[in-house]
Amino acid sequence: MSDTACLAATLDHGVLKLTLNRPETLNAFTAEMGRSLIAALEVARDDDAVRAVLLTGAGRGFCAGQDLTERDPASRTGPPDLGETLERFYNPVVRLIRSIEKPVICAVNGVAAGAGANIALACDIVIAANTARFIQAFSKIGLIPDCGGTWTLTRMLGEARAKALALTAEPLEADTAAAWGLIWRTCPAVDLPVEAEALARRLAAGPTRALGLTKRAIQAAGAQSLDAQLDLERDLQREAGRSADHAEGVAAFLEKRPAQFTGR
Ligand code: T3D
Repeated sequence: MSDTACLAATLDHGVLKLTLNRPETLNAFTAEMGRSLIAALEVARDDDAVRAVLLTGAGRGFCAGQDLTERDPASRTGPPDLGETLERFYNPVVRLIRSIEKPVICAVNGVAAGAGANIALACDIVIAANTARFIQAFSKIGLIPDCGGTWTLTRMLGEARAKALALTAEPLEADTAAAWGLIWRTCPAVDLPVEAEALARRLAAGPTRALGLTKRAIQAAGAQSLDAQLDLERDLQREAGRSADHAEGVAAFLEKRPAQFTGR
């Protein structure tokens, strides 16, 4: 299941767990890691056996963003085309996270900087260790926030906080991120693996079609009128209503037993 040296992948109870695995660099992103993550997310999108994704990091950090040793000015002749690396690696990762119609959970186990922060924030549910920090580190190296950061931060926090975080590159403690509504919640670092896994398994055992359609509807909401959203809800509810999991959910309620969803 797409297991590589820099990205560990396991499938268990319908949860595809992806662990960024370069702990000696706080899981800084290399081109190889980007390729591996894209391949794993494509599996998550296409394989019916995957009903939820759990993204996390190995060691004390979640992800320190782009591996800067790959950008060493001493090892190149001219300026790099960073637009090209965004197009090849970072943008596909964010597009996949947002378009996979299954829950994507991020367990932020430690510092999340640069692209690492914004990939985490692109996920559907973010649960973080209370020791974690989110850092828009880009301005410290003369770059702008990417991986959708300018979009995500502005939508979720408003311009005042988005600009302050991006322009100053000051760390945002995970508890403050939760209080501001940037992530779902925090928990003690020691509890994070168990809590995140339990959440991912619960969602993987859920009505996958309905969860995927819910994700699509919520993501569409910010870009359209209430009228258009009501039309979208009508269309998506029509689709959800035809699913085997809807029939199972109603039958289980009437029979006073737990529902056994199959994701169909
Ligand atoms: O280039 C493009 O394609 C455009 C896209 C860019 C996207 C981006 O992500 S740009 C932002 C890149 N990331 C950064 O600028 C963050 C750099 N790292 C840091 O500022 C700090 O490491 C942290 C604040 C994240 C954590 O600080 P701390 O004190 O907890 O740990 P540390 O000691 O700085 O790091 C531990 C090790 O990881 C250290 O190695 P060493 O000295 O033990 O051998 C450090 O060099 C290494 N490391 C941390 N971040 C990176 C890294 N190595 C390579 N690249 C990194 N980004």
